[in-house]
Amino acid sequence: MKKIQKGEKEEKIKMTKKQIGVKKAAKKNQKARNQKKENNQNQNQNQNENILKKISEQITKKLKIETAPKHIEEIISAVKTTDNFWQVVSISQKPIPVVAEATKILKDAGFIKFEDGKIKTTEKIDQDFKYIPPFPSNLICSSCEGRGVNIKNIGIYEKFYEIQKTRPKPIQKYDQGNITPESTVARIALMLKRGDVSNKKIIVLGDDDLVGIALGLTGLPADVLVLDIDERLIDFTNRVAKDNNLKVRAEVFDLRKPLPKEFKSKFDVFVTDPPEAKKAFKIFLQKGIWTLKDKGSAGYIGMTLIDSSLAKWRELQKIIIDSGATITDIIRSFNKYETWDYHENTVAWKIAPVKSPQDNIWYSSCMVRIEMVKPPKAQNLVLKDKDIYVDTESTTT
Ligand code: SPD
Repeated sequence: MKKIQKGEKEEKIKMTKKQIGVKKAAKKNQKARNQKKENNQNQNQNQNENILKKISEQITKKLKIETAPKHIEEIISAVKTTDNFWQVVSISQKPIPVVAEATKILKDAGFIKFEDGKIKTTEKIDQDFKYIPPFPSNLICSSCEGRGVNIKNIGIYEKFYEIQKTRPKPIQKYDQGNITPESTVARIALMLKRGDVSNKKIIVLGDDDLVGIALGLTGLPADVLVLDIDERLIDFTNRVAKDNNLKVRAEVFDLRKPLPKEFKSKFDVFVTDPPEAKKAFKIFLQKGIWTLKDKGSAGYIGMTLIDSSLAKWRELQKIIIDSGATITDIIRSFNKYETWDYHENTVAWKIAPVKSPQDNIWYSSCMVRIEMVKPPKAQNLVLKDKDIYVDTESTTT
């Protein structure tokens, strides 16, 4: 009995050793497989990073617009979200020439296809760039559309909406393209939230958005002065102001010229949505600051990422800092622009590699608020005709 037990015990030990051996071997194999998988993943990751790097370098070199691999990721995310080229621009928030060039390269490399004015993704993009998700549009607040203000609670929305229905149509000659009535009222709401309306002297430099009228409708500012080159807009604003007894004055003025001397240091607040060719943008911005009174005065600027690269933003931010101001707010896609009729006559349309229809709002700008922390130090310069609308980044005029 004892002998049998001993034999069994030995057999058991043998089995256990064998099992341990098998287990060890399996573990080793698994480890090797994991290692191989990890190596493959790392290799793929490296390959993908190289592709993004190559594309961004190629674009930077060709367009002279600083582009990073991260920007290509954002464009890939956008093409996974929509098949419309203009919506890809809208979602990725990159300059149109960059989106045009990137989509061309992605197509040539087999990541996307162009079909009937649409961008179609291929299996290759899903495999190689699995880690890039579509844009999470559902994370944008559906009540305020990401602006962070309630436009219905100001009490001017309905009236403004009715008034703006008969506004002059945007024309290409002046790079016009107005923001939606909701965006205009949202601007006023933001200005109210920041204490920049009540009893303030406000100057609006260029006003196809009808900011002057909307400000007047609140009945709160001490004075609103609107300047614009377009006689149609000035007549419209003055007529509405008269009919509704608004404290708003509008004057025809060509903002390429220096502002009248009496405007220097006279206003609490300026509002502008300037053309974005670099020189024009710089000169408009400086003129706005030049009109401000002192510390605490504020400026509201519409600034896109669609006609301006981050490198241009950096230069503009330097002007803001050097003039004695600081940036207090940047709200992305705050201003949404109604589509304009002359789109197919612009450089943007010409360079788009796929001619998607402009069937929905796609162009937006950030609302930038600046505030003086030192007395304003800025110039009131002349802008030459050739510098006003188009540069390598600004293509929508
Ligand atoms: N030409 C397209 C409409 C552009 C309207 N101007 C937007 C300027 C943003 N600062």
